[in-house]
Amino acid sequence: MSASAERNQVDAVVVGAGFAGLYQVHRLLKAGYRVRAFEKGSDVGGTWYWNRYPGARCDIESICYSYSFDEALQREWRWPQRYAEQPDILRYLQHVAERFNLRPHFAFNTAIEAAHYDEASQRWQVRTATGEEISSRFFIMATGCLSKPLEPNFKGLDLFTGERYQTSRWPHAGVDFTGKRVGMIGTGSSSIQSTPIIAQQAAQLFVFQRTPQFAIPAWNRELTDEEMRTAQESYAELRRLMRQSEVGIDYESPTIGAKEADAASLQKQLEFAWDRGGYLMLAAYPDLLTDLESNKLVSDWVKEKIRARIKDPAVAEKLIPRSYGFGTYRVPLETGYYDVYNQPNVELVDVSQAPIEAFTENGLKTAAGEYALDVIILATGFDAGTGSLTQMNIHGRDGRSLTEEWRKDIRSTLGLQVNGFPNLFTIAGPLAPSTAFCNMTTCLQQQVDWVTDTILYLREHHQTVIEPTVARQDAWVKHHDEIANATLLVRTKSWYTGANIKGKPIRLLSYIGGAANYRQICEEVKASGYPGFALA
Ligand code: NA7
Repeated sequence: MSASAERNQVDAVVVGAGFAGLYQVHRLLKAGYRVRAFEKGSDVGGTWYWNRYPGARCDIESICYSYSFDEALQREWRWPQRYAEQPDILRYLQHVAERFNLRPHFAFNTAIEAAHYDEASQRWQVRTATGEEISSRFFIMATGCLSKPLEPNFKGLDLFTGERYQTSRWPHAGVDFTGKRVGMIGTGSSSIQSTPIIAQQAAQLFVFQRTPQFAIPAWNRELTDEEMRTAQESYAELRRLMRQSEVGIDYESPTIGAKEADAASLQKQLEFAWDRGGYLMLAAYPDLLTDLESNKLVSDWVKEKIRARIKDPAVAEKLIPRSYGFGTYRVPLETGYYDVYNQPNVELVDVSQAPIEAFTENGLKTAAGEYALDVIILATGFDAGTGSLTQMNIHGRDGRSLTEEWRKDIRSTLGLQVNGFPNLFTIAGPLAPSTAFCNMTTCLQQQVDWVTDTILYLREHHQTVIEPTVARQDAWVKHHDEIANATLLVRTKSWYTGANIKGKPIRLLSYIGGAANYRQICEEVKASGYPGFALA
């Protein structure tokens, strides 16, 4: 066999060079497998490679947002801030790639164009956009759950003669907004993080808001040497607690629900949670996401916090969410977000009743008026959970198309495998714990470990193929739905359920039965020899 033919006959193809892809390649190489990995971007980083907009920052505390698989790595790395900003996380992932010599195994600037499962050889035939054909036993997707940007189909998009940017595809050289009239479309996390910084530079900033958000303060700050040293020394215990937790970070919640608390203790507990900042506010009460009355108490309390930040009461009322409860739509962490609406150069444009109708040569037009702009920023979100996979043209047994199947109904087994697609693994795939319901670094590592251990199990048992049965998949979907439907999350229209994409089947995309519980289920499957999975 020629060297290039040998290079294209591998044990595993891994797609993506973010947190999951890097660790997946590392684990497979250590186990002696031949691996080829592909990444669309020009370097490692995944989410943190693409999302370079001003103010991009992780909403999980940096001490908890890192790999735990290597003791020396976690003891040596120093995070500068409580919540790491994008350049720091990117630097961390670059460091990991160098430290474990992972880059040589990746082809960068290389998208996967198509892949199909060949039943005769029991191998995946993978084609890249650069024209390579690779034959692989296993096909592992580490493509992220918020990777495919949603670019709304605005009329006249290309008529606009000014600058146009998308937060999730931000230019590496940055953008100078000085003296410019800027239009920001969207008020999700990306907009909420970048708006305060852009507002400092721009001559005028118009924020086009369709749905207001319950953003809560991050209380970001520098980490002291002492704090960092303490974390480094106690990582073993911290990681243990994280793994045992509901969402992959350690926290404590009261045992009673919000509606059972008297007014004074409710006030005290919410102030306490508010001051802790960040996601811990979601842990203020255990029934926050399951009980309407409790959710309303907390939502009303947060609304008052928002009102108190805005000088103009009419603007404040526009910023108050009314159509859903606190926590049922991704809660963004903010630093100076609400304050921008007190600045004379910032205007909030409510497009809920008067939607954006079209882009024009000089800006954009809503049903209520026209806005002259030099720059338009699309902070319009993603095709979450499935988008990165359905764009890839994946065909399994009998030519079954993943895109077609998920267009009808989004089903998976543990979020990690799909019936009809043997040896395909989807890390953080739909119906696994993923973004917004789990600290990604905790959950991704666990899923990569499960995938790797599964591949090792096959080797030890002289098997080459694994595929979940229809019955096992149906059981997982049923279990997932029962838990999801008992929460208030499914009542809110958001990307959590795919409601931001026209025609996408509605189902909560992330498993919310708890990260620890999910880990245990995965461990049991492995320990009991993969019941409900066909091994061949
Ligand atoms: P999000 O949270 O999905 O936010 C997208 C925003 O864009 C949201 O406010 C949308 O309003 C808005 N949007 C989308 N299409 C339109 C149109 N046509 N007109 C007006 N407004 C529109 O994405 P982000 O990038 O901010 O954050 C995604 C996650 O990345 C984040 O939560 C973190 O986990 C990391 P809508 O709410 O649909 O009315």
